Amino acid sequence: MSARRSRPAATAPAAAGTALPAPRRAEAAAGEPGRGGAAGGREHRRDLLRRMLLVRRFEEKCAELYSGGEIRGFVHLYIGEEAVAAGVLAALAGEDNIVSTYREHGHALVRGLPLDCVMAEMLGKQTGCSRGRGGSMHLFDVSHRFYGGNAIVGGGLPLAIGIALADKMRGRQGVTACFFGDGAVAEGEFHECMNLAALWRLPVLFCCENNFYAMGTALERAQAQTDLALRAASYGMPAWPVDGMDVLAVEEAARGAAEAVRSGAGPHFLELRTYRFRAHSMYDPELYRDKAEVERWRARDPITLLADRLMGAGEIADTDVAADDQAAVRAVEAAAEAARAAPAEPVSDLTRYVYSERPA
Ligand SMILES: Cc1ncc(C[n+]2csc(CCOP(=O)(O)OP(=O)(O)O)c2C)c(N)n1
Ligand SMILES: [Mg+2]
Repeated sequence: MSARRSRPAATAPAAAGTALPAPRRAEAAAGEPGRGGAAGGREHRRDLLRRMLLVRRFEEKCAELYSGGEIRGFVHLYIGEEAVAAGVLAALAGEDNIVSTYREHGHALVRGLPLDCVMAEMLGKQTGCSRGRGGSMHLFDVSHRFYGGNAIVGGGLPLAIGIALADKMRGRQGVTACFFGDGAVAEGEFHECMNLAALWRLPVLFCCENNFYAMGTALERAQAQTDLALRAASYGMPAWPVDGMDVLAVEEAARGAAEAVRSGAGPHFLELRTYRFRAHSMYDPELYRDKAEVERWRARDPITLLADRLMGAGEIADTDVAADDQAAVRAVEAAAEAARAAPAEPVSDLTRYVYSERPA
């Protein structure tokens, strides 16, 4: 993974004799993330493990149901990236807003959307969180302040800053966390959103899930500056790269950044360096990366990393990990059964929810 680093334009020395103001330096990108400290003790850390296991088993079940034709459409699995959702969302509160991408099952589950509703949505059932009308890419639940699921690369960014602007204008407390991929950083709206968020000091926590690929295109083949935190810092906002395979590091960085955003310090940016272990969507031939690279990242599986760490510290035993894993498998199986048994929306309701409905 070559990380090409070039000098950011903002730090280039001003030409002699010009009276330009001191350049905004991108120093934040080179520093350490704000130290928010990991919350809680051993029970909290075990809970992080449980959440990641739930996401992993959910995703594996989705792959199975997709292969069997029970889930249709597009499905983008989050396997390998679980530490990002678990770590960031552990640092947020119920009053905070979440905006996500089409690779959002993990965000939804960790945020606390009921497992049954998420699974039913995958199968297009009426009991799904979007009444089966959205499917994998459009999980949505206002009661959890979970504003989607978005199939458009970078499409969540303007939504997030719109929500944050509304909060700010209304004097409402709350951080808006916006997840997006490295591919979104190449979109024009990314830069428009960085600019407005910084200019208006909006309460946004930008969470860039840098898994180093946008479909089959490696980051360095598509983007001139591959240090994504540095690019955000050029807008004058604090930004840091974070080891996205280490859930404790993610939580600590997210906690520090979210606290700063909450206290009115304006937007902050985390570049969470992670990796998807599976294909971009359900299947692709993966000709764009070699197996050795995948194996190197698999050796840092976020679930194994945390489990080993907790076992090494004597906080849990291998039987605890096995028990938590089994519990996750059972919960996912039960949700799949419930989703199978659930009804689809009746055809008579086909045109509902297209326009807003007048209350009766
Ligand atoms: C505006 C737009 N352009 C192109 C696509 C097609 N597309 C779907 S996913 C994807 C790759 C995005 O990669 P990234 O943002 O890194 O997210 P990842 O899939 O790696 O999580 C592309 C180009 C799209 N959905 N929306
Ligand atoms: Mg990507």
